[in-house]
Amino acid sequence: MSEDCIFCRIVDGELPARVVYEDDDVLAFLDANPLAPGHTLVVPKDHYETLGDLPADEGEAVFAALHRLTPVVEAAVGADGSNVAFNNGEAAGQEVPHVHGHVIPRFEDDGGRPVHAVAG
Ligand code: IU
Repeated sequence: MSEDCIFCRIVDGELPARVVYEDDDVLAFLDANPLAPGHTLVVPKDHYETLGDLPADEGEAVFAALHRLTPVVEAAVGADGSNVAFNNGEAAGQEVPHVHGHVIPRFEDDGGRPVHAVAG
């Protein structure tokens, strides 16, 4: 837990979030500023800034959650696909320094642009 980390505070229940999945290692919740309906963030419960900081077993837990959740999120919003992405490091646009994967639902009629174009 990092006291000044927004995502640690969500994991701890100090800040509200619309949680869609939880297990021993991982929490998933809806993004507060979604790029598409159902935009979901998957975070390790422990605080690590980037993917490189994340121990392999916790990386496996994050990937397992992404693997499990992505088709569920797509089905929930009637998406035709999704972008699953990590902004890794400030230079790559990571704004919250607690590693997190994005599941961004995509639709046949949304223009088909790749995620970096969608995120602007
Ligand atoms: P990034 O990969 O660090 O750029 O993404 C951070 C995401 O966290 C971004 O999509 C925000 O909308 C989202 N977010 C949130 O869901 N709740 C918050 O309190 C904050 C950011 I701060």
